[in-house]
Amino acid sequence: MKKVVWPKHSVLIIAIVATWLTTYFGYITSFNMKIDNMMQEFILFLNPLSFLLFVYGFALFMKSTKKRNIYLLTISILTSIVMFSNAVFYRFFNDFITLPVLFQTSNFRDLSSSVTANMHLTDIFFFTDVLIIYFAMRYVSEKEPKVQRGKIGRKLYFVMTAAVMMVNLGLAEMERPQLLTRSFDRELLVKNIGAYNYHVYDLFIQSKSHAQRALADGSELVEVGNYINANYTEPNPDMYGVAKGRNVIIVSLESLQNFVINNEMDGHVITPFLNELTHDKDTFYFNNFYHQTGLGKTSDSEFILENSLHPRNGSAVFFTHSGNTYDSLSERLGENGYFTNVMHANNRSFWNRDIMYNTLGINKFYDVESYEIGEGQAVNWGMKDIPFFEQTVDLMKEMPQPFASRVITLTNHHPFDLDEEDMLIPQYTSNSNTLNKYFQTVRYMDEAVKVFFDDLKEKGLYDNSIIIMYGDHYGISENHNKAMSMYLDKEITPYDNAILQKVPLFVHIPGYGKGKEMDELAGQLDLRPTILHLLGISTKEDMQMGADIFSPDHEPFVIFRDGRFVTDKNVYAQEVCYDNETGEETDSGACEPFIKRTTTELDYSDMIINGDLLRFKEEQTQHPEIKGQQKE
Ligand code: GP9
Ligand code: MN
Repeated sequence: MKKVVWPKHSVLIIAIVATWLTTYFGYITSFNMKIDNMMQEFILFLNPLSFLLFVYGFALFMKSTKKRNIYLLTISILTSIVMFSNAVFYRFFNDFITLPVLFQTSNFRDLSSSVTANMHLTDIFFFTDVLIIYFAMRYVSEKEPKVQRGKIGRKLYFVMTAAVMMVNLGLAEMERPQLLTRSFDRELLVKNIGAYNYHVYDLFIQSKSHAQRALADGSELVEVGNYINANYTEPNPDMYGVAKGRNVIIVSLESLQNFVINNEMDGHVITPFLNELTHDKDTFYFNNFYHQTGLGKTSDSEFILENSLHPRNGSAVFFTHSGNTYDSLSERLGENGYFTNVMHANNRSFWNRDIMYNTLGINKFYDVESYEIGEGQAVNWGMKDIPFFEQTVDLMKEMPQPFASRVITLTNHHPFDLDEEDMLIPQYTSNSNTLNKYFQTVRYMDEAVKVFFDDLKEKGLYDNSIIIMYGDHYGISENHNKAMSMYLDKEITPYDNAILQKVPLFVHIPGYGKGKEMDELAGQLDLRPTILHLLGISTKEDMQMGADIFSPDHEPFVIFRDGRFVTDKNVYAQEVCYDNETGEETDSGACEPFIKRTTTELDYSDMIINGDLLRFKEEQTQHPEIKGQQKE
């Protein structure tokens, strides 16, 4: 075949376009990514481009055609391998590759046995670009340009690359605010920034935490351990072991804040069922309980509950430190004979749950695949809470007992959309559509919890269980202060914003009879020790920062991830000390000692996580008579 004469850099352009299109077709043929609108489709199409322009662009620095050709082919082979491996991996795990998975030996075993089984002949398609580039090199001859504009041309080229990247990130930010800081889900990352950029990002995150881990040593654990021991409080003998041997059901109530409890909206009761529980004799309702989450939202609340440690600042610890050693609630329950599991009808990689649950020693994750979502049973982010709870009870019925299930609801999630038939009360009227709809979805969730209780009773699981329910984090952010101020009929100050971080906590013990409303000031970090003590499992040896809420010595002091805190006397927010009773500014001296303790505790918690310090504890306590022992 005769060589055709094409303009200079034609081969480079062909290479970029060929790999770009191969990647895009790979996306749509081999991965099951949910695309909701034209904009998402466009972002998906655009997203491989910035990375490809960048890496292929280095060819512009190569003087010899031979070297350049080798470089172009190498890049196309590597990108094809990346896409091909992800496709094979996806068939098995329904997820994109992340580095920690490759390093987890148990995964590796699963992987190697299934790699061959999951390779398809059609996967050759992923190498189409290599072939096209090879032919381009053979049959296209490029014109020498009349004017040498090497340097300027290259500069322009990389400016254009950066511009494409900016457009891509800008559109992604519009579709998914805080995508990178919250890093929700690998699927969302790939959809928005592309598979290649995602891998670079993953590499960056994983190597950062690897480096911090490498620098840590066991001596730090001693320092943190001293702090933790000094804060340990003995359990309340009246409560210790009251639910021993029962199934444990922990319900995460999506975005539920405490201000709706025992409250009305335009004359409509918002949470009739939960209100009943607040004065039920089998229930302890905590009305002064705070969430302590950061950007990792639901996943942070799970992290706190499991570990009684603070989450990380500025990123989701489920993503950044899923390879650590933890002393989780689930692991402890597992050691005590419980079948531990999480039930949540979302895709398994959301919040990196599939990986993190493994790390936390959770026996099984009932994800969206375990549920059947019938016609009309999904709204907003996924399965509706009522059918979700119904199927959850059916699944529980099949579990070995005693089980410990964490059940995560979803309907009451921003943007709080509902189908007409599920709207049990009207909307609120204010300038915030979010707050207006919030009351309705909360009302729906309340109904769902009622259905859940009824079903547990009907299926005979109720009497032998303990049910703990908590709000995972706020639903109405400070952006809606104006509407909130209208609803609460008062001006919202930083003090009020802190108080609004209260979420309800219910500890429901069927047949107990001595429950009551509690105003002890407490937070999510207290859940782990409280639950374990109710089950008669000691936490004396554990590296946890919370304390048993029922303990007579429980200290009324709650630290927020962002450095705010609440004590029984004060609230500290935006560097101002407020009186907790009146909400008025007060002398900063009252807050001073707690400011110090807040910084110390948050630092220690970060030290544990960043240095992966609990691995040293594991090493020290290899003796079974010390580790995981039940103390009666
Ligand atoms: C997703 C659900 C919601 O699976 O838990 O997460 P959130 O956005 O609330 O953190
Ligand atoms: Mn949530």
